[in-house]
Amino acid sequence: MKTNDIMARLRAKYPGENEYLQAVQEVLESVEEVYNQHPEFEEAKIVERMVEPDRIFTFRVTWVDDKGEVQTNTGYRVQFNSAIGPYKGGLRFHKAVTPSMLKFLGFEQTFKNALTTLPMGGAKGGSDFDPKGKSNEEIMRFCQAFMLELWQCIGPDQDIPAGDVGVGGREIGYLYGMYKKLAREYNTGVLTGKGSTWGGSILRPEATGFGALYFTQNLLHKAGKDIKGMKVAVSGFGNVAWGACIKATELGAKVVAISGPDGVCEIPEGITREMIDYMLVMRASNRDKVEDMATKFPDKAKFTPGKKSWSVPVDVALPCAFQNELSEDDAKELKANGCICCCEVSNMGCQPGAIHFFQHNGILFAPGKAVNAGGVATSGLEMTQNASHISWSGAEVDAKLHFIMDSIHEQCVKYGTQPDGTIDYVKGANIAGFMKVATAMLEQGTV
Ligand code: 2IT
Repeated sequence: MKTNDIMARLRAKYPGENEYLQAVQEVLESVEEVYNQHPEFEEAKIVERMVEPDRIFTFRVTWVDDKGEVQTNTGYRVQFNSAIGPYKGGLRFHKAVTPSMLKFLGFEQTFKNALTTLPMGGAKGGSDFDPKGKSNEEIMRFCQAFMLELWQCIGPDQDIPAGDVGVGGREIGYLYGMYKKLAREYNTGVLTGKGSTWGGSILRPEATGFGALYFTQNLLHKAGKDIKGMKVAVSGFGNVAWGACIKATELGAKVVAISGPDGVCEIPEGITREMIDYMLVMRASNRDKVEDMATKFPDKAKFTPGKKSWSVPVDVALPCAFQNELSEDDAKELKANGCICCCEVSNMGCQPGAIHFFQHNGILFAPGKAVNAGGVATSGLEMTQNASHISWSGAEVDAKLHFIMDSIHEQCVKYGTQPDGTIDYVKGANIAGFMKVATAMLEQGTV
């Protein structure tokens, strides 16, 4: 396998699908050497098959807004790979959603899910629906209209969606309500991220952020450092950023910056529990403005428009918002301000130039598919509880999540340790995930 040849073919076939091409290139570069030591992979054309989704559903979603006007959006479900389990991955509602974005996310999800140690294939879905400025009733009507089409594509042993950007507990509730009406069955396990009174896993809302901090703690520990007392910059104020702020603070770190599309809020004394709780109010308002934090807590938070969290001096950077949100220039600014570690919590949050800069300038870096896998892992635990009709306590789920994050870190160390003793977490995560999926595909024959 030659990465350059495969990439040239994909670029010609999918021109303009930049996020998808970026994600594929990163994985292929990481695995090329190991792959070429396995002629049986080459013979079965594993890579050529793995970069293509199994199938993509595209559908029209029509709904009526509060003014009585008819609105039309496009919905998608990309079922990427089912070698190691049923399709599993979130739904993203965001105005910029395209097939390229969902293909990149489904591709990443395949390897991430493999790292969790649980039997889940990879998928992603969503819509170009923009939740910004929408009322609760509009969100509900959109979710119901979206499910009118999606329900035919999913099932508890077939494909299990969850939340992602723009889709949280409220949206999962509305989606499930319509699914139940259409399917006429209480298939609890068809969605994850449900409410805790109807089959949702306690701790699923916190899980992505908690898992990311367990991973970051392991990574720093391995490098002989302690997160306690460190200053942390987080981007975004959604579900993932919220969980990360809770656990970082609990571990004795100080979150001194959060951000939004409008700018950054600096919090010199560190974010408080009251402020963390307020992030949920900000998310539910659909205003998409981090400035609201400074308006609510003027003594604690200072808002600067147009700036990112990466302009604030910190020890640890945690991108928690969107793909490609941290550029090479941001990486340089972080380094100049003394940053020693960046753990990507968003999917593909760092641009390739930023990752290259971190890796060549002694900054510890780990990729999203390892760092944020605690979210989908806890979804996997929710599926287990649903299938066996039981409910675990928060402490039980947390212990399992912690164990899974430790195991993901170990897999990265096993496959990513370089001859000079340093750990390449990008290679480690990609090779570990790839080997598992490739082996399963090989054993299942040419399908
Ligand atoms: O990117 C992700 O891993 C998620 N949005 C969570 C997916 C899931 O199925 O819980």
